[in-house]
Amino acid sequence: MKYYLITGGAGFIGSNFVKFMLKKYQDVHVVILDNLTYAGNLGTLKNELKDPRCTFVKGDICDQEVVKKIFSGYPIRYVVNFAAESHVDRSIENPQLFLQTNILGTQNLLDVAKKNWTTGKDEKGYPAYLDGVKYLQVSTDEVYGSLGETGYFTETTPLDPRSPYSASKTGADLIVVAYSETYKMPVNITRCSNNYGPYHFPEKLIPLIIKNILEGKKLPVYGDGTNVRDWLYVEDHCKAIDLVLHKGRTGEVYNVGGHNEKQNIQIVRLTIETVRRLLKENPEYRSACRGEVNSSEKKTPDNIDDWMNDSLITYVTDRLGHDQRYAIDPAKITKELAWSPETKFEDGIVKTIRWYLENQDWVNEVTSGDYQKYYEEMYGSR
Ligand code: NAD
Ligand code: TDX
Repeated sequence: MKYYLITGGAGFIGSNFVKFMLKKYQDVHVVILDNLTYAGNLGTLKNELKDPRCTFVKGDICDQEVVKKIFSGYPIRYVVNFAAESHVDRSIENPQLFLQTNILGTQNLLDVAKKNWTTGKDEKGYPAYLDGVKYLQVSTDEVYGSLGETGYFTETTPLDPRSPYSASKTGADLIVVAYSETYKMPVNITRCSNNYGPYHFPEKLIPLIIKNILEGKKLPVYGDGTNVRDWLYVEDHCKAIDLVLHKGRTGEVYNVGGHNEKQNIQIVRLTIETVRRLLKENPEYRSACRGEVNSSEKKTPDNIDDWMNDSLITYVTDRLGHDQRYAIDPAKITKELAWSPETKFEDGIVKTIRWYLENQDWVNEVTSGDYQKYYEEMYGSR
């Protein structure tokens, strides 16, 4: 059995990674550490938690005792750190929490892992490590800042974060580099572009838009909608992390993403069109559509051509410091590890929308807490 500590495993990408690993490998045991913030949901892992190869620990990555206890309870050989505050808009409202979780949490994980993996010292005084151990930091393309109309982020693009979120992720990356240089700790950093797919929390663009379309609500597009993101289907990201973890050169950074650039407004239009088509073609999805009833018109699946269209789009006040364009050059991971995105955006978006249409219980569950309050605060005055 190989033991993995997967932090943030109840969130969007972390849960997809847990599912991927348990399915792909028989000889793995995953210990999930997650403190179940608004973004973490145990319902997402209900099948995995029945698997004896999966253990869930509710706890904070900043809590040294919790992390130490995991290392003394299990022979952890790999740490994959997904745990983070991940939403740019929330980071603009409350930067401190982002620095706390994303930077100090990362340092705490590194520290406990280093102590548990050290076997002695080499002749130069550097720590010597158990064979085969690795710490992987799941980072983001946002650490490189914002691009103009042309060009791509490569691993050597200077770090130039512009939001509290991206600054905190950059801080985390730098502390990982420090542990690699100072203590020769075996690490990798992956920097991925925007993910989409199942279990994405509906505060992020694609799942928020799907939810609002089904409810007949306005679709808030920040600024003029021309900002560009490079979208990657979440399973492709999981495959990249698996490759880097097992085959990546120690100490290296790998960019993950590639050539799926879309303007936000294109995404919104395509999503409206696809939801409408799927609802018309599949009567079994009709119950997912709870179009708002207002005084003048009733929005139901029977009359979706009348209301489920671009008239739902509303341009709202732009995000502060909104990065204009992200785009990844994945040449390094493609050349060294033979990774490339397998799911075309046109297929991935249909798969994703189908998943949301079929999993309304999940959406209702994760938005049953403070979601309405968040939505009012974030969008009420825009
Ligand atoms: P998410 O917000 O959906 O999930 C984060 C998870 O971390 C949640 O389960 C939450 O409960 C947990 N968590 C938060 N603070 C914690 C703490 N202090 N201790 C333990 N657990 C804690 O995020 P995501 O979209 O799945 O992103 C996962 C990682 O990937 C993040 O590090 C993010 O920066 C990075 N990333 C995300 C994207 C993307 O498009 N979503 C792209 C590139 C990189
Ligand atoms: O309501 C909205 N309207 C809108 O126009 C929301 C929520 C977003 N947007 C825009 C802002 C961005 O240009 O859509 C784009 C995507 O926004 P998000 O889904 O919030 O993602 P982004 O800010 O690009 O960050 C995401 O990708 C990189 C993740 O949330 C990060 O965790 C990851 O590092």
